[in-house]
Amino acid sequence: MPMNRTEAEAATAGPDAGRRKVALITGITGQDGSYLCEFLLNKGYEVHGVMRRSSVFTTQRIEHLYQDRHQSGVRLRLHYGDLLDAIGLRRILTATRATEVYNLGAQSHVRTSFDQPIYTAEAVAMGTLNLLEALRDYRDSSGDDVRFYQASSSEMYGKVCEVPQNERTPFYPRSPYACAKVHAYWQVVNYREAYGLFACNGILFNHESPRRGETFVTRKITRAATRIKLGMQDCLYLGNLDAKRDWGFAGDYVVPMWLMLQQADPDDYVIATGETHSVRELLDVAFGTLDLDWKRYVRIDKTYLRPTEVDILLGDATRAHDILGWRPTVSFIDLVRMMIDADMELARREKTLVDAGYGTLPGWHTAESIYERDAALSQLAAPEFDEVPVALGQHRS
Ligand code: NAP
Ligand code: G4F
Repeated sequence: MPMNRTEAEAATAGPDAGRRKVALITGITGQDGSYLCEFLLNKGYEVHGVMRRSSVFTTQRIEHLYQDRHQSGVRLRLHYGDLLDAIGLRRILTATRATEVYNLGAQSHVRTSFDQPIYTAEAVAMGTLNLLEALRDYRDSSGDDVRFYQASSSEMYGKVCEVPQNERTPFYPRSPYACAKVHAYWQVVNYREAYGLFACNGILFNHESPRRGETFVTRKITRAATRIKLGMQDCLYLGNLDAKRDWGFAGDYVVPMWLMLQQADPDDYVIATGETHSVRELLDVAFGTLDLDWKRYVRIDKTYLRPTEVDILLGDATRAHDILGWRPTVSFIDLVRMMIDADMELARREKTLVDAGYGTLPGWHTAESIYERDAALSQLAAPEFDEVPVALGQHRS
C-alpha cells in the first residue's frame, strides 16, 4: 500500500513542515508497536507498520488507530512483510520513504526461545541485520537521511556482572533470545561506526501493560487473578517465583525510543525504573488488590522453569534522565493495579458470556500452554508435573 510523495508530504504539513515525519515500525502489532504507533500519530507522524501475513487477524492492539485506507487523511498504513525477507523490507523502505525506522519485531518470549532457538536467532539477529542492510542500501541509493532504533533488551545482561546495570555493564546472555539480541546490538553499533548510520540501541528493561501478551508473567498473573476472583479459574501454574525484574509501564517506554532519534548524535541508552521486584511481590500486589491470598491458588509447574535463568535485573537509567530528560511516570504498584483493572473488565465480559450460556470450554481462551488447553479439551484435571511432558514440548510461557 505505497503512498505517493504528494500524499506523504501533505500528511506531514504543519509547524514542522520542513522536516518529513514518516515512521516505519516493525512489530507494530505487538505491545510496544501499538503504543509507539499511538505516540507517533499524536506527534503528527505518518506511520507505516510492517505486519506478517497470518491466517487470523493480529491487529487487535492497533484496531482503534486503524482507518480504512480509502478515507482521506489516513496516516497509518500497514504493509505485509517479515524480518526474514530482506528484499521485501527494502521495497517497503522505497515505498514509504521513512525518515525514522523502529525495529521492534522479534520472537520476544525468552522461554519459547529455548524451544525455538534457530527461529529466534533468525528473527532477532538475522532479522535485524536484514533490516540494517536494507536501510543502508536505501540510504545510499536515495541519499535520504534515515534514523534507526533497535529494541535491545536487559535480557542481554543475563547473569549480571553488576547491580544495577547501566550502558557500560558487560553482557552475559542466558538464553537463545538474549544471545540473538546481543548479536543485533553489536550489529547496530557496527553500522553506526562503519557506515555512519544514525542508529541507536534502547536497552529496555521489562515493561508491561494491559496490552502485554498473556504468556508473560505479569499478564499471566493479572489474567488469572481476575478470573479466579470471578470463579472462572481454580489455580495458576507458574515457574520461578524468586526471579526479580525491573518492571515499568510500556506506554512510558516508547517515549525514549522517539527521543533517542531526535538527538544530535546517535547513542545507546538504558531505560528502566530503578526498582526491582520478585515474582512473589508481583503476586502479593495482584492478588492482594483483589483481597485474595495467592498461596491458595498458585502451584509450581517445572515446565515454566528455564534451563538458564536471569535472577535479577535492575536498571540504572541515569543517562536517559540526564540526556533525554526521560523519567518513568507509573510505579510498580500502579502498573499492577492498572493491569488488574483492565483484566477485571475482560473477565467480567467473559463471565457475562458464560452466564448467558455462550461460554466455551474452560481454559480455551486463556490457555497458558498447549498442555492446559489440551487438558481443558479432554476435561481432565491438570496433573502435577515431575518432568516436561514429551508430547507437549512447545510451551508458550
Ligand atoms: P511482542 O508483543 O511480542 O511483539 C512482537 C512483535 O514482533 C509482534 O508484532 C510480532 O508480530 C512481530 N514479529 C515477530 N516475528 C516477526 C518477524 N519474523 N518479522 C516481523 N515481525 C515479527 O513484543 P513487545 O513486548 O512489544 O516488544 C517489542 C520489542 O522490544 C521486541 O523486539 C522485544 O524483544 C523487545 N523488548 C521487549 C521488552 C519488554 O519488556 N516488552 C523489553 C526489552 C526489549 P505478530 O503479531 O505477527 O506475532
Ligand atoms: O514475563 P517473562 O516471561 O519475561 P522475561 O523473561 O523477563 O522477558 C521479557 O523481558 C525482557 C527484558 O528483560 C524482554 F527482552 C523479553 O522480550 C520479554 O519481554 O518472565 C519474567 C520472570 C522470569 O524470571 C520467569 O522465569 O518471571 C519468571 N516466571 C515465573 N513463572 C515466569 C513464569 N515467566 C513466564 N513467562 N511464565 C511463568 O509461568
